[in-house]
Amino acid sequence: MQSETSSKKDISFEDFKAQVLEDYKTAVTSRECSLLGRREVLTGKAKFGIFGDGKEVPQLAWAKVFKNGDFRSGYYRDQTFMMAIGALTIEQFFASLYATSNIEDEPMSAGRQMGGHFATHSLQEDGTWKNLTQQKNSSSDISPTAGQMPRLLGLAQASKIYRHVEGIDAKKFSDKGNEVAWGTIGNASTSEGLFWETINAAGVLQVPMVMNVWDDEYGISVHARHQTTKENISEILQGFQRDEDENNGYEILRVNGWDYPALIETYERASKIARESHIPVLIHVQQLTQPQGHSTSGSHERYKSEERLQWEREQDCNVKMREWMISSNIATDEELQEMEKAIKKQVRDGKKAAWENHGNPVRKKQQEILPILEKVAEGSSNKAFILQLRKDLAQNREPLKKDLLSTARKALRYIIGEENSEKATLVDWINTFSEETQRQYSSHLYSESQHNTLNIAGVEPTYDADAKEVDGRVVLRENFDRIFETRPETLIFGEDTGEIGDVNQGLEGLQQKYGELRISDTGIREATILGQGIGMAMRGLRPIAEIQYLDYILYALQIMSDDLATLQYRTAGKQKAPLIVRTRGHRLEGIWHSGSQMGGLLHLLRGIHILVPRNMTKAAGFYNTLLEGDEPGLIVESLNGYRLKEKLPNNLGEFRTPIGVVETLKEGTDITLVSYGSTLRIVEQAAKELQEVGIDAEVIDVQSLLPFDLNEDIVKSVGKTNRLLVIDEDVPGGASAYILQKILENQDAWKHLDSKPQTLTAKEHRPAYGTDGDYFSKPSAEDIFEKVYAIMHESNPAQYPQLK
Ligand SMILES: Cc1ncc(C[n+]2csc(CCOP(=O)(O)OP(=O)(O)O)c2C)c(N)n1
Ligand SMILES: [Mg+2]
Repeated sequence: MQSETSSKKDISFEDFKAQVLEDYKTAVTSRECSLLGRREVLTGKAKFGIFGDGKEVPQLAWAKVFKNGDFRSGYYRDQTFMMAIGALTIEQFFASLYATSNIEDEPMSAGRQMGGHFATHSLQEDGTWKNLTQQKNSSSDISPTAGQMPRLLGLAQASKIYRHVEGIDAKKFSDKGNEVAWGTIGNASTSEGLFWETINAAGVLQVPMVMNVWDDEYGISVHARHQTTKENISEILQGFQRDEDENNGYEILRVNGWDYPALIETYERASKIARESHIPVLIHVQQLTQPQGHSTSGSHERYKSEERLQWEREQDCNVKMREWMISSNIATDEELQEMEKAIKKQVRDGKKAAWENHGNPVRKKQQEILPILEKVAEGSSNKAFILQLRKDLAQNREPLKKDLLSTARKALRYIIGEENSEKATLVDWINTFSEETQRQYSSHLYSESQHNTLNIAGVEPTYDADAKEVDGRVVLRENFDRIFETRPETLIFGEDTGEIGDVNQGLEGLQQKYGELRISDTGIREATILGQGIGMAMRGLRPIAEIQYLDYILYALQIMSDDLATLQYRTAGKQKAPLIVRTRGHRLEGIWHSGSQMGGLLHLLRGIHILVPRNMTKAAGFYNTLLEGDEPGLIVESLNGYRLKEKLPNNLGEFRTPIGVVETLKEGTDITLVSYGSTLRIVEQAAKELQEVGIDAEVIDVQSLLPFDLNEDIVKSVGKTNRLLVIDEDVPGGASAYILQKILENQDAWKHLDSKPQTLTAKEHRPAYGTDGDYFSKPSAEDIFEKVYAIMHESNPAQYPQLK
């Protein structure tokens, strides 16, 4: 543990005083927001509140050293910091509490996230990057504790890449890698595995990450003695401390959260070490408090002793800062009282303005629908009922959008079957209002910019007349080679990805060619591999995060689901992370080497493209497509395809497999067989065998599960064959059920069916090891043959007599 050294700046006492007063103003403003915020929840105007009270003072010190280009990845206690860097006003604070749903008034998430989830805007209106070096940046928060950690690693690593990799156009993203990524976490959340994984990885990578632990001894009601060995996170992290002769490791600093001058020195020191030397720093900020308890959901009097509560009142960082200001002759008690009074009023006014602003658009709409309801009532036999609805709505002085729409929809029911001249007006109002409002809650699950991946047209691979037949992995490698050669902002990392060029040698020799920063080995830590990718993609790089096997993506799934998949949505299109996740899966052997948990992924990863190429040329084409776009995608390469021969295209790096487009591999008239990935090879085999008994199956490769068959080609096939079987190696009701739902419900294929639509999947259990394990766990060519034959038998027993 190093103690803080003095780094006094040469400024006059007057300047110093003015700065301190400004800081104190921010601290008090933030506190008043917390106090009033809680009241707004308790009186029912807002649903839930979690605030930054008790954590104000360290955030003032942090904000002072937070420079343009820096990034924050933090949690719900950081409102004071956001205010101090000028990224959160009083009005915005309350707008977010009220869930105001437009991005201009509620820039954190357009009302989609609970209050206390902060963000700045990295993207322009059209979805392209702003210049991130000219603003202070906060990556958008998520609620799962420690979920901010993996991304923080990537945000810090980006600086290292920008500092050392040549040729990248860094104008909008970095000034020679001089940016620090700052994390915050509560003491209790350091119990999460993600915290430890990130801490270790940042130490290994030596990246400019400063980790703040806000320590208030509690995690909701649970005391540090249940959370942390020795109840002290910086003490148990001592092994990470760098020493004199060995630069690897961390600088670990400890400071009390109420000690303003010590905090300022500590943060200056941390910033310098991380920024200049790219050494990670951990600041353990101790003795913080929770003046109002954890959140509006409970009261801390239930679990804190009177002694502790008294201590918290005395140690309150704002109270201590105030005492210090008076004792240091920075201000008198009277001056501060006056300031505090003025701030109270300012916060009250801001709150009022935010509430007015929140309600005004709805009241405007209310004035629109009321006269329509009146006219509808005039011509209706249910006049009295409609007028009653109208009256209830008219009397509501603070209506929600829900109240307006629900009233209008109920009124419409009263005029079913009536010749009502105003019906069209009412229907029109309902439709327009629903559409506009729905967008406020449902836009931007994917990118809506012109670079969204769906706008990227496919390009066929082309071949020399004497094109070589090579192992599939060579097609991938040659394509990656072209990618890294032409796009300096790309990089790939994962377990065994670097030196040996991945376990299947799809990157063979590329580390030697492009260096260890771009083609790199990582520790075995899937969640933070993902986090590296998310953070770097948020800073303009084009990372490819490799998860060695599909089975192990479960370790990274939480972060993919909670962070990556929600990013565009939760910022209403103001941040993006166009990360490509590379993995390989299906059809090897054994419980943890043959998984195909595609249904699970499809359920949890809406917001990410999920691509399942059947061979390596298709896979390579997907990398090329995703790199042209600005969205995240997951590519699952077929494990048993690396050694199968494919022709080597001559337009490497340029051919593109289109997203959301299926491919018909074999035309047929009797039944449509839909599948994807490795299973297709078996389906094709079965289709050949079926042909021998006179059954002509059409075989379709889905290729892209998310998005799914955008041209609705499968229903066209079913229209021709009138029969449908979906085959995959997921569990029953997994991805096959998703595919069936798309075809039956979205594409209306039920209209064309002459037989029951069916699925053929693997067993409920995980696939057993060995050839027999595979045969008895997953669909075989015989299973497919017999299933199809049974369908044909049922439809025409004379032509297809009973098989067994
Ligand atoms: C993964 C996860 N588990 C549980 C929760 C519920 N939860 C929210 S905050 C919190 C306590 C966090 O305590 P700490 O990290 O010390 O932060 P503090 O609120 O004390 O600042 C818990 C358990 C959550 N948000 N995410
Ligand atoms: Mg805590």
